[in-house]
Amino acid sequence: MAERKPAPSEMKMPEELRVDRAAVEKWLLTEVIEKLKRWSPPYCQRLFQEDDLIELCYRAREAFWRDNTMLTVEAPIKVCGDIHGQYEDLLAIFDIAGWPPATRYLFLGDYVDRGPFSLECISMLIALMLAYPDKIFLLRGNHESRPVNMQYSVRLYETFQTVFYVMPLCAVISNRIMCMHGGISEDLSDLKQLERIERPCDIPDIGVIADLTWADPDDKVTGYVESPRGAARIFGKDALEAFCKQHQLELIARAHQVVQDGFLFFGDRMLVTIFSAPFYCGQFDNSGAIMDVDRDLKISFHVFRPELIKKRSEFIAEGATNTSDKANPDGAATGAPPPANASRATTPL
Ligand SMILES: [Mn+2]
Repeated sequence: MAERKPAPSEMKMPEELRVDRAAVEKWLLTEVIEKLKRWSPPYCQRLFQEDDLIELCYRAREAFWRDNTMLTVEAPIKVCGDIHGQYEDLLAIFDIAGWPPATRYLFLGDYVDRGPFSLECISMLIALMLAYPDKIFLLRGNHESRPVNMQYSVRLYETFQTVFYVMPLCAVISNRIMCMHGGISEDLSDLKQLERIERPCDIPDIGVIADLTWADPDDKVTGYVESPRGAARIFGKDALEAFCKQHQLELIARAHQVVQDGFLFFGDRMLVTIFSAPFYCGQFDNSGAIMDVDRDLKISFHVFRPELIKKRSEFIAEGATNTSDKANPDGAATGAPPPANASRATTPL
């Protein structure tokens, strides 16, 4: 399932570079990922040296740049929406639904801003992607172009921008499910157009890149109209139908909007919004959700209630026999009976 193309330089890698690669993997696992797993809020300013994070950024930039603007990934995979600096919730997602490399993930962007621990979120996700390049994939959200946070230094802030500028903008799972942060674009008539997007790039206000990172569905509009957000467009059910038909897609999976139950279907289930930051900003009482796509492209949702996610070990599920439990080698999902407020939806494609 090697979906990432080897870089030309990797194809005939000399022995000394292989050794170096092993050293890099060891550094990622022991010095970055392990530290981040043991994280707690009082350590948030003292976890890393600035040089460690800059090294991480340089390696991430190279990896993103090597990838296509549109990733091609295969099921099974779990799809996550906005995280927005809610690092404790990100840890909970991995504890509950399984850590890479045993569980594979596609994240739809907006790792930073709003929540308190943006730097931890983006650093953990980048480190996991570098350590397990075929197991975790990261798309760019509209927030991957704005201030991360200024707690370390301007130098570090600028370095993260160079990473964001080369991130992939969308992914297609098993040729059938197209994923992006924002939404579809009327300017995208042929998916091959994406190959011609030159990176590094900022996110403009209009056009394909803006729509992929900023657009929203709206059942009150027909076709595409200007978005009240001031960037990109909003699109109606008819536009969605036409887009899916044109590109032979069965589902659009996107993030970008808070939805009360963590996921919400639109347009006869041709589109789903996934939002993975429960109790968003401490101001909403929304659940978070992630979407599980199994080998047969059947989809189901892990839903995390805000009052439960703090306990980390609790998982809302229908019982011990669901496939998500089997896919979880950490055993965090114990199959305990679901609480009364559990919600779970399964929809065949
Ligand atoms: Mn967003």
